[in-house]
Amino acid sequence: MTTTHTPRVFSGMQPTGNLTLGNYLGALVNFVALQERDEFADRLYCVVDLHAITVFQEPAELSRATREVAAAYIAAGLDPERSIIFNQSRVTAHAELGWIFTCVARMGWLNRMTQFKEKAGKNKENASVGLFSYPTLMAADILAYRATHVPVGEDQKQHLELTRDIAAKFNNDFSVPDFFPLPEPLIQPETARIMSLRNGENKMSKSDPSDASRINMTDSADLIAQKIRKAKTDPEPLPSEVDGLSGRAEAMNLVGIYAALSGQSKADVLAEYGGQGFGAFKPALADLTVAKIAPIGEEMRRLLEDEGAIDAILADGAERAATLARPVMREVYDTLGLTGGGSA
Ligand code: AQP
Repeated sequence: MTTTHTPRVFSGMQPTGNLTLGNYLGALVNFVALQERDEFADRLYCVVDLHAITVFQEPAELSRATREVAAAYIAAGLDPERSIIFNQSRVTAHAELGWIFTCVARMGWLNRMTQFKEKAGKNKENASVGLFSYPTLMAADILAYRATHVPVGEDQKQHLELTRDIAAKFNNDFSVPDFFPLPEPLIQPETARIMSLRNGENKMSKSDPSDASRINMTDSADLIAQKIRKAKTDPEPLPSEVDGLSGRAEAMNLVGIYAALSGQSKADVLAEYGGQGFGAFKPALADLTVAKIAPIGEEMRRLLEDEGAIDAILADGAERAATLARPVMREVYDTLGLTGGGSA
């Protein structure tokens, strides 16, 4: 079926700690690039604070981290006029539609979600119900705006497939074909999965207990350089061809980071550094990372000095977001027969 929905972008990041180079290269760079694409009527970039509380967050730290993600969005190049920047809990449609989708999604679908298994670990019985049903809230985030395109890293692909399943089931159950679009992921293959600096098999993550495993967007130039110097590698020199990186997860990751930050392909990077050891490559990577990331961190710190200004951006974004969600929610309540339902 051809969709009639207005092309609209939605994505989000959790305020669960310091944003990392993985969040930046995997998602944020793409958010900024999409700002230049006129085919999209709206771009909504959310700080998903309701997702963050699926694991315990110290309240003052949650507020701080929420403003920090907003600051990162702006410092990386999102313009609050052209993009709608807000935090999730300010727009009630997310929680309202999230509940409705909890009743549409099937237990079997959620049982297959690998991120829950990874995050809950061995302690599944003690995980929050919210952590388990997280993808239904994510579906609500996207579909409350009938967003059609979602820029994300690889780890969110499965959740987005579930969003499509929820949309299709809702459309089918209530005989409202094309009520919700089936949103498309926008994944940049080269940067879809930036790996930990301590173990090339693990994703770089905000919540990794080891700070040395990641570059935080607010790390100082010295700390960035130090973390890259200490990044795990192997004793071999870099290969001259991309094929030579297979089976060398850490080398692959560092070459991938260099390529992404310099706007080159991995082949270009290896044409320059192939045959050289990490003793030569790491200082070049450190200089490049410092040059690209440290100024964003500095700008974040500057923005964060004026909390009132960040809060005003979030409030304005929330108002614009709510205006888009309100008519969708009205139709949702009417479709379900929830007479007069909804907060708006
Ligand atoms: N290592 C990564 N490489 C590429 N993309 C990544 N993303 C996260 N890590 C990487 C993408 O960043 C966006 C925001 O992620 P999130 O805040 O929703 O949480 P997450 O995916 O669970 O990322 P983290 O850093 O690992 O957070 P915690 O530690 O809190 O779980 C998403 O588009 C994600 O794909």
